[in-house]
Amino acid sequence: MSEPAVTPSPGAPAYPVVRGLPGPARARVMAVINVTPDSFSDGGSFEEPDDAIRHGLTLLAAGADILDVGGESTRPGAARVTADEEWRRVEPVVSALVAAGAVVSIDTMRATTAAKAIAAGARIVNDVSGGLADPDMVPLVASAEVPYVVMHWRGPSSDMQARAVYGDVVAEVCAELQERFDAVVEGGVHPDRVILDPGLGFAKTGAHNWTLLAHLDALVGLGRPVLIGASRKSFLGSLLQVAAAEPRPVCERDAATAAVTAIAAHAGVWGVRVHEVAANADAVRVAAAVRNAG
Ligand code: PMM
Repeated sequence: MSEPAVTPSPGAPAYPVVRGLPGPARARVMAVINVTPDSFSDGGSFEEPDDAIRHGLTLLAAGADILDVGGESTRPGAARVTADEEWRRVEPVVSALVAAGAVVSIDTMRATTAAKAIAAGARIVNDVSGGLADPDMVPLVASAEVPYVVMHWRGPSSDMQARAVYGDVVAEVCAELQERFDAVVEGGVHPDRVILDPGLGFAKTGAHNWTLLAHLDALVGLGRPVLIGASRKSFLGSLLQVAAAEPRPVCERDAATAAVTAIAAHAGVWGVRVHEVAANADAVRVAAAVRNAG
């Protein structure tokens, strides 16, 4: 997609840039491709490689800046898959989307999967565990010299909601993210390649997610690029109940997702991770026009 001029006025706050990635003056749209039978919102839809590839090409044509390919569900309660199975799922999809010219991110907690995806042309590692699940991940990312999404994580999806206990969720998530940032930099990852993500829904209740979104200034204030993944998550479904205690179905949460995108992009986040692209690509441009006019 050609980039229209969203020229920042003098003194407008800049959008953060990540070493090794393009730096438009707006938030980036990272589009999700879950090649899984059981992911939270799109599990089963793109389990076949050809379906996932076709979907990726559609997302790219709709204006996605990055395609985030994952082969292991992280929904609450999800069990791990083997490394072989994870790679079997994502390999054809990563390879085809790289060949199509996409900037591909690999959504994995495993260093071996990340290494294979990088060898196949992936340019970003998105690790929901922030390096905590696999001790080999940080050294791998450091030596591969690729951008690294470090998400706030308190433990495996199997029982993560038991860890959704905070006194001050904003202060604790910021402190724990800062701790992970320091650890990955200590481990050799260049600081300008690190992207921080509060991990909405990961060891967080809906109320925690809303509080974090109300305090994006604190997350952005960590001074690092921030990624927000609110897309289609349960807290949006609960907000938009179709009847008492009946959450809005997953496939009807994209307008709410775009609203979060506009708020997050206006707050100066580096990017948003979303399932639907067109409305979110518009939302980041609207937010940038307002922000850059400031
Ligand atoms: N959420 C999911 C998976 N991967 N990665 C990052 N960086 N941030 C997230 O919030 C995130 C993620 C789970 O959502 P999905 O099952 O709808 O992909």
